[in-house]
Amino acid sequence: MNASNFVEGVDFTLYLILGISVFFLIGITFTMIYFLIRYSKKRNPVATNIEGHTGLEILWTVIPTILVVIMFYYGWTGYKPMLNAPEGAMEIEATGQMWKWTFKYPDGKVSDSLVLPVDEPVKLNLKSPDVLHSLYIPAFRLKHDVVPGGNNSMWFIPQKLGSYDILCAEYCGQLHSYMLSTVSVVGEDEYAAWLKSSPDLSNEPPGLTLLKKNACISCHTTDGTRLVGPSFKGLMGRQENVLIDGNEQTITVDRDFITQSITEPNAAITVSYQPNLMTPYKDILSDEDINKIIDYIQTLK
Ligand code: HEC
Ligand SMILES: [Cu+2]
Repeated sequence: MNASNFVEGVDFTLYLILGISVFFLIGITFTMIYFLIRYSKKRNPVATNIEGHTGLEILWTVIPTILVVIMFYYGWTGYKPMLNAPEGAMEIEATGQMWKWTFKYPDGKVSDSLVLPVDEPVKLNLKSPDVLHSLYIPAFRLKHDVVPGGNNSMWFIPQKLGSYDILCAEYCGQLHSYMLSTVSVVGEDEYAAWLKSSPDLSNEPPGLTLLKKNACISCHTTDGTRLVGPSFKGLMGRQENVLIDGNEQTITVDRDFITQSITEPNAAITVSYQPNLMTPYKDILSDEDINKIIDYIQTLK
């Protein structure tokens, strides 16, 4: 049994094209070597001027045309079913952002990795709040661009129990390689149990949960380590040099400054860090969420 319903069509087309290519690679190379030897100046001192040969010309036009049409036919019939998800497929929102995948299930469950019931069609609606990403599941032979502002989707039926890699196949910045996740294909019962289970967040500050959920900690740490962005440790009250409209100023970090840094990160750029990397979270986080995040940052002394 194949990992997904598309493995067969994609693999067949791949091996067909590979087979035809290898056949011609070997055929042409050997003919070329034979001609080099057979018609070298030593063996064939007087060159012959060969006029056209209609029969041959037709042959080498018709055969490649047929081969190309065959390759197109299998390529198209393998690709076309990927375009239309069946009615009733479970729809999951898959968000790629710098640098993390997030999957949102119909019942509202949110997860960093996919868990799917075997033999059920699934449709992934692909979203990006920042730059171009590409959701790639090699074992399922599927790859699709995740375009900011676009509404691409992809669908498949996972057919074999197991765990498979999910990658980002579009270089999307410094920590592109962090966009590694998995899809676990499980039985119906295990899936139902997983859906019901929720991670125990009772002891986790809500602000930390929000930092994880929104991929803030792909770029910021809570322990003082510098990543792509400044660490949140000791941020509140810190004296900082920032660039506002290109002018360097020293400010003291307070709630308003952090709020602005989250909603409009480019309004004040922390010196020694890159502008335009952080997405403005103005329309993504509510004021309440931002307050929870700041409450949590405040505890990181
Ligand atoms: C793609 C990487 C990235 C992500 C994701 C990201 N940030 Fe940032 N952030 C940066 C960079 C780079 C800076 C420094 C440049 C600047 O000031 O805009 C920054 C600056 C900040 C600052 C100002 C820090 C200071 O020292 O003044 C705060 C606060 C902040 N981010 C909060 C957040 C929160 C909260 C999230 C998630 C909701 C988040 N960031 C997500 C990259 C990121
Ligand atoms: Cu990416």
